[in-house]
This record gives sequence, structure tokens and C-alpha cells, in this order.
Amino acid sequence: MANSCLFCRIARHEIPSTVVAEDERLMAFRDVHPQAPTHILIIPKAHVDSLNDVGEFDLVGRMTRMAVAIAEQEGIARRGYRTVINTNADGGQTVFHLHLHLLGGRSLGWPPG
Ligand code: DGP
Repeated sequence: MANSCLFCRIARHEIPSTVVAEDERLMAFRDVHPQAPTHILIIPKAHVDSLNDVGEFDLVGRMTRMAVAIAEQEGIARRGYRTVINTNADGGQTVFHLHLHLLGGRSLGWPPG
């Protein structure tokens, strides 16, 4: 799975992406189909299918902390932004490698569809 997984391949730089941040455990890159002026995905480099499969306490915290730092960097922190993790079919997950969406740069509607 991890060998052919799209986001694993992006994490290994085998598939090009616009990387905005990277550390030893995480990578952040621009979404190829942006839904807002800023739309960035934060992923763990090690494969995890979905939020249901996160077996440790600090991974999602690290991902969220990276999202906050990127929001500052992108200049959207003060006006606001949204962080979203879609999980499985009803949650709208289409790529089964855990990812946190960071969306901002416009006013976002609520509730989501
Ligand atoms: P989700 O529906 O939550 O699983 O979101 C998957 C997102 O991944 C979707 O917003 C589009 C994005 N995406 C899919 N394929 C690629 C790709 O090859 N490169 C990049 N940068 N983003 C991708």
C-alpha cells in the first residue's frame, strides 16, 4: 500500500508537489484542486490510512501545529481559516492517506455540504 499510495509518493518526492513546509515527520503541500485561495494539505510521511487509524496521541497535534505556522506564513491567521480532516466515505475522504486540509483566504460557509 505505502509503495503505491499517492501521498506516500508525494512524501518521497517521487511525484512533484508544491511543498510549503517539511520536517522529519510531516510534509505540507498545496492541494492540486484548491477550494480556497490558500488550500494546503498536511500529511504524516509515514503511511496512516485515516484518522481512525492514528494510534498515538501527538501526531494530529503536530499536524495542527504545522497548520497554524503555515497559516501565519500565508498571512491568513488573523482573518481566520479552517482545518479539516475528512474521514472515510461519509466524511468525503478520497485519498486514503491521512491529511489535514488548511483552507483560507476567503470567507468559508458553514455548515459544510
Ligand atoms: P479528501 O477528499 O479529504 O481525501 O482530499 C483529498 C485532496 O487531495 C483533494 O482536495 C485533492 C487533493 N489531491 C488529490 N490528488 C492530488 C495530487 O496528486 N497532488 C496534490 N497536490 N493534491 C492532490
